[in-house]
Amino acid sequence: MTATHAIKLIGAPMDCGKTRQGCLMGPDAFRTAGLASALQSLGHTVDDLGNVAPDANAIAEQSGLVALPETVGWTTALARVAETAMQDSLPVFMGGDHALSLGTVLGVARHAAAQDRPLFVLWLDAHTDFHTPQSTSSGNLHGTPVGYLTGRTGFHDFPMFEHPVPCENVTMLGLRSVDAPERAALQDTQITGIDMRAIDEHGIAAPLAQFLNKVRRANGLLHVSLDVDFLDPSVAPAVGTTVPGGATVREAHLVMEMLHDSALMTSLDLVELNPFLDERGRTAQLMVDLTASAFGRTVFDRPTRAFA
Ligand code: EXY
Ligand code: MN
Ligand code: MN
Ligand code: MN
Repeated sequence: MTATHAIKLIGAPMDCGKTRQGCLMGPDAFRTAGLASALQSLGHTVDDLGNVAPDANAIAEQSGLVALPETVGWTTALARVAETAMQDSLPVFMGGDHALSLGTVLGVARHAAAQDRPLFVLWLDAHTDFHTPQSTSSGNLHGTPVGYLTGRTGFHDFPMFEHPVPCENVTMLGLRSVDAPERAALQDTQITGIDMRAIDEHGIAAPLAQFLNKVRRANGLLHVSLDVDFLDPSVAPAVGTTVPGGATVREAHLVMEMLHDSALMTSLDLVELNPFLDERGRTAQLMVDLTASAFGRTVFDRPTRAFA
């Protein structure tokens, strides 16, 4: 019998982490694609809390950044919601762009510290999202959440990340687009970055199993952040930052199936879905299918689906 969870679906229609719009429709696309019923069919209790709204009137001075005050307002609101949801559920944040992880991981880290347990982060992404407000050249804050959650300096207008995630507790899978400043900064850290070349040569299972064993040995909490652009654009076109040469459908399902079997995941972000760029909802549907794999759906009970 597989363990069942009390899952809270939390909509975060955040679209200010970059200039290209469309992620605000993400939460409803996940709902339309049947995320709640897919998880309920696996025996989990699912509570959709609706959408979070950003805190208003955030004060922010730093220049050159896209929509900084709004992003700070989202961060404080999502941190509050995430910390509360962690107390009695497994929260699944339906984005919204990857800047939402500034707030979700801040809240999850506060909860982990209160529990006196270490926090680990699995970043499934073509990008390292390791910029700071100073190092980014685009000014798009969706390229900075890992910089923030690992305690890099320069996030002056954001709340202090009181309990940064140690870099050795962060593993990234799917990398294939890393800016020079990120690469330089990463060299000095213990972050494990598994790029698509490594996955092509050695597979995705071994490095993931190694990371999961580390989480288990440490009795850690595990936050998983799944960016649509982790997947190859041919199977997941509905994202504004596509990078060819991404994970296949089966590689992505294997990651989620291994997460389920490990029973270690304690919170999940689903980010960067832009339904405006989708083809008859197939990216939204794939993200729902992948989430179902992380909650116990196996290859034997996967519905056949033709996008007529
Ligand atoms: N590294 C580039 C930048 O900072 O603008 C691209 C970032 C894309 C971030 C998306 C969420 O993964
Ligand atoms: Mn299960
Ligand atoms: Mn990302
Ligand atoms: Mn990305």
